[in-house]
Formats: sequence, C-alpha cells, structure tokens
Amino acid sequence: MDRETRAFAEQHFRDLGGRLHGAGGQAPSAVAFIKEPAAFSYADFFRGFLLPNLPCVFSSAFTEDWGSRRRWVTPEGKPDFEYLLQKYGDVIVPVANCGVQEYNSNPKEHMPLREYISYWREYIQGGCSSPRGCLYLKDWHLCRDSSAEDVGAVFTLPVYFSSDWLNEFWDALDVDDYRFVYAGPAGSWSPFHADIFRSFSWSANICGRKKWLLFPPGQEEALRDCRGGLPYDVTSPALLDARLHPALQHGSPPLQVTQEAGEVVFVPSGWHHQVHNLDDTISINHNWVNGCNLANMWHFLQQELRAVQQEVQEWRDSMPDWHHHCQVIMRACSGINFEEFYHFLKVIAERRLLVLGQGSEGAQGDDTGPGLGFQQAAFDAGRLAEVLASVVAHPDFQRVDTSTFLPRPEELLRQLQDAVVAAASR
Ligand SMILES: O=C(O)CCC(=O)C(=O)O
Ligand SMILES: [Fe+2]
Repeated sequence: MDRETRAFAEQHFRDLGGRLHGAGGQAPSAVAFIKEPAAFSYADFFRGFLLPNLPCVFSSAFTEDWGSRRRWVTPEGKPDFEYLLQKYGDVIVPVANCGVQEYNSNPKEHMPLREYISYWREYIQGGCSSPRGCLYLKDWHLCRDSSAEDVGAVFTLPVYFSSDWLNEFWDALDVDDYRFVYAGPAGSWSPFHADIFRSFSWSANICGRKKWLLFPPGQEEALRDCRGGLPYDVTSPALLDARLHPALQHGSPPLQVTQEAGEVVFVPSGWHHQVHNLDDTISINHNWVNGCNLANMWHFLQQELRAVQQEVQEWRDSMPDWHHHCQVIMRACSGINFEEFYHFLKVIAERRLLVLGQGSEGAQGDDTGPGLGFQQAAFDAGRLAEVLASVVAHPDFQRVDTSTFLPRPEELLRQLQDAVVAAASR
C-alpha cells in the first residue's frame, strides 16, 4: 500500500465514525468489469472496491498464467477428468446434495474424488440427471492438503486479495484455511447466503460459467418471510406470494453477473448471494477478512452471541456459568467465540507491530508484494486498535477469563495505539 492510499483509507474510516463499512449505502446499478491487469493497481482495487464494499469482476486476463487453467481443462474448455483423476483421484472431498434442503443449506457427505468424478460423468451421460440427484463438490481444502509447490502450480494469489487475515491467521497456526475448490455440473448451485463471519470472498472460474445473484447489505431484509426467515432459494416462485413475503415489494432485484471461464468475481462483505453453475464448472474460492471488514466481523459476532443468549434466556438465572455456556454454544454454532476472536486479533496485531517496529525502511515487502509494506501495516494497526478497543469494552468480553492471555488485551491495545501514533507521521 502506498502512503496516499493509506491516508485515503484512514479518512474513509474517520468519516464513517464507527458506522459499519459498506452497509446501507447506495447500491450500484451494475457490476464493474476490470479488463486490463496492467492498468489496474492494488490501490485502484483498494479505493474503488474494497473500501466502498462494492463487487467487481476481473477479466480472464488476470488468471491467464494459472497452471490449473491449462492442466485441469481440456482444449474444449471442459474439466479434464483424466488429469484430475490421476492427480487427485484418492483425495477425500466434501460433496453437497443440491436437491436436499437442510435448514438453509444442503447435507454433505465425503467421498474420494474418483467416486465424485464417476458420478459427474454419469450425470452428463444421463443428460444432466442422475438417480443420485445433483451433487456439488464444495469446500475442498486443496491448499491445506497440498504442498506449497503443488499449490503454486495451480494458481497464483492476485495481489488485490493478499491482505487476507483469516488465512494469515490459520497459516500461522498451521491447522486450517479458508481456501477452497468448488466443482460441479450444470445445474449445481449454492443456496442464498452471506459468507462466513461476513468475510469477503473471491471466486475464480477455472472452467465453466456461473450465474451470480448479488444483494447489497440490508436488501436481504425485504426477502424475509412472514416468520422472519431468510429464503433458501431466491428464485423460488414462493417469493412472489405477498402473504408469505410481505416486505418483498420494498426490495430491489439483485445485481446479476454471468461469470465466464477464467474470470474472477469479488464478493464484498455482508452481501447475500446465490450462485448457479451454468456449465460443468470448477472454481477456486477464498474467504478473507482484513482491516476493511474487520468491524463487520466483530459486529456479526456480537449478533451471533445475542442470538444464542436469546435462545437460552430461560436458564440465565438458574445456571451459575450461563455466560460461559453462551460462549461455548456460540463456538459450536458459529465456529468462533469472543476468546478466539481475541486470539485472531492478537496474532495479526503482533505481526503488524513487528513490521512497524522495524520502521518504514526496514519493513519487508513493497506496496505490491507480500505483506504489502509499512503503510499497510500502519493502516492495519489502526483498524485493529479500533476493533480491539470495542472488544475490550464489551461486557461479555469482560466476563471471559483473560487471566492467562498474553499479552493482556488492554496491554495489546495500548501497544497498538502507541504504534498508530508513532506511525502517524511516517
Ligand atoms: O460458487 C459457488 O457455488 C458459491 C460461491 C460462493 O458463495 C462464494 O464464493 O462466496
Ligand atoms: Fe458465498
């Protein structure tokens, strides 16, 4: 990041004055298409899309040199089943059944990729139909399960998406990641949802095409049914029934994008979406959080805790460690609780403090490379300090036993605030 972009971004958040990033703003009438990699810098993306929280599509020129676009795809543009079988046939992959609704998602099973490909071939031969229904390979952690060298032969992370704290956090712990491969036949689809923790996502088609229906934050409210539930399928005719969906008349139609082979879609934070594979499609999808949507994640976690607390309200007075149990339930339902969120902030904060401690001359990485340099670290520290101040002041965080946390949350906050002051003039 360069100094001007940092100043621009810091002003953006000062103007927001604690209001949420990218919520309730004016919805664009169309999704921007970015054609030329050479004419589009990290700063262009940061100012034009990440900060205002707007979607965009990158042309296939941005993924031209990815190994997967050659090796995973036949000359006709179809998935190269033979290659995939030979390379990954024995890998166990998660597979969702698109035809079965389980709450607002689909049930998943696990099988070797070999078995999924044999199903996929039958489905194609059956004219897009199979007695097993429509199965969709989703959330395959190819990167977690491969060597760095193998991953490098599949894709190269575009610089625009490189401020990615979720994956930086998991990489530091060496346990998990939010980097996925999706693969499914024409007709497979992902139900209406917003991404985990209100993260951003990017999604690159290795082959095939997807149709995206995108709803700016807040628009999902008009889609709620009379019981307050969000839809599973926004294309369902049931949505046209005004008795079932009384608020729909106040909503606007979604932004629609048809994503071609090689193109990359950027999905902003908190935008609900539904996605349909129009052909046999393989994509690489990452979820990511950074200084731009960190406050959205924190806001989401507070909402999740409130929902848990409401659900178990009746035991509040009779259960001595009710607050602790709420955190345990939240962890089970949302995948994270307040203690783990603090740990996430701590890991990223300590890495940024290290960069800032080296000074602007010593910091590794320039404004386009990995780490994105001193200015990015200074921006990140500012965002971390703002959110950590809110965490430390939260009554439910104050109930968490932090006696073994090192550094203590207040101490980490002080270090961040000092670093932000020291970096202000640099
Ligand atoms: O491609 C899909 O089926 C879903 C992708 C998605 O929801 C995302 O990338 O956020
Ligand atoms: Fe998504």
